[in-house]
Amino acid sequence: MGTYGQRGAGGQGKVARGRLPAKYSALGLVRRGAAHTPWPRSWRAHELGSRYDAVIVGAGVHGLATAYYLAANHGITNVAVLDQSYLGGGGSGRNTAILRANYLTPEGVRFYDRSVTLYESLASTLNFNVMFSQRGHLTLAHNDASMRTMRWRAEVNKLEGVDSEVIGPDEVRRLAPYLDVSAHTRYPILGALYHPPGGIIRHDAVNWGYARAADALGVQIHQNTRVLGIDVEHGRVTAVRTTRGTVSTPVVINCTAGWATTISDLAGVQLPITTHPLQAAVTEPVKVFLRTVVVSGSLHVYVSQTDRGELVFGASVDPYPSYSMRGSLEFIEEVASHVLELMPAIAKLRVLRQWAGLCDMTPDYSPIMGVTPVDGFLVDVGWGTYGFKAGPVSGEAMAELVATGKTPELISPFALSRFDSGDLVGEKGAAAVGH
Ligand code: PYC
Repeated sequence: MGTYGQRGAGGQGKVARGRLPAKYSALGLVRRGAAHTPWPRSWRAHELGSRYDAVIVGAGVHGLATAYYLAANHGITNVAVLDQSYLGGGGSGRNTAILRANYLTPEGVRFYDRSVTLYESLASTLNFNVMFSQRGHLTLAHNDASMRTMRWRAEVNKLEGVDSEVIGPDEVRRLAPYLDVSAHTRYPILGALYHPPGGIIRHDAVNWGYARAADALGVQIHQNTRVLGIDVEHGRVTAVRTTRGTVSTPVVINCTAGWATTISDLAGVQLPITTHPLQAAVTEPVKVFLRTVVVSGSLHVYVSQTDRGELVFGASVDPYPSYSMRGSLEFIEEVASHVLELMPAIAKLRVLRQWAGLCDMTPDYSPIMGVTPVDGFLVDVGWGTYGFKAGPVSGEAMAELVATGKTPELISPFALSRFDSGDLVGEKGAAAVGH
């Protein structure tokens, strides 16, 4: 282990290398069905230990992936993942499940591309069906300035080996026949950035898959365990105080979204983040007619159709900082009218549900990852509207940082220190919609 602690040093969390998770397979299903043997629980509940080699705050995809890769890639299993609520109940269960790597900066493209690569094999890595459907991703351009940005993104993507190209309205019509590509709309479609590897995934399955695999390797997941304080002595993290007791640890990793600043404040680390709600909605299911993910920056909307047939919509973040996770009438009115400008044919579809998650926005729309001025207090935060896409690569990189004490090259551009040095990584141009 690197500079952040000593592997297995004392403590209750000295877990043997876990049990193998019950392997999910068709044969297993038949056998258990015939023998009336239920599947074991996917992860276990534990008493809170007194000492861990690392404490991860936030049991969303970032926290769970970090825990999994710590155990799987580095053999560090004396790890606790704490969540104030239930596993995957924050941004990881509230996003619109879109994956892509078609970013604007070389740093961003390389980073999110690694995540797409990890997502491509995640089902077999975790033995859990995460239903990644690489159905292609279209970002529509409705004016010359957007066309220029799409060309720019396509060129950076190609240079980084990521499959993206600019296409014209005829090709857009072929890929998404229900889009109104006529010239008579308020914002006619001039073209699009087409990114074939992009798509959607079953986000809950990703959370559950990582949780189950991390649990099997000996990681402890503690739900309903709120962090109340982080003790720092002589510039080093020493302990975490929670609603269920105090645990000593040399490493705390802040993997929260929405609460990134409140958790970091507990360690005395200030972050340049403001928190905004991001709303989404889902319709009743209908026969599949939309095979790609469609994004319109000018209309501030993105839409995809799930394998069950529901349409999932999202828009820009709410324009004011807030911790509210409730849907609003303004949002649903606006998103519905904008979706209908794109796809008038779905006017009769009924909305079933709407909700909100919290997005921690940074000044340059890139995350904040790595070390902080407090030794042992690490951050994986500031994801804005990009967090779910980055779960696997963030977990892999943060685990490597903990294990080796060295910041992996892939995340070094996202250091907190860039806000002092001025080396910002401007990724706003790759936001799905203008925020
Ligand atoms: O960046 O693709 C995106 C996105 C979709 C929803 C929120 N962010």
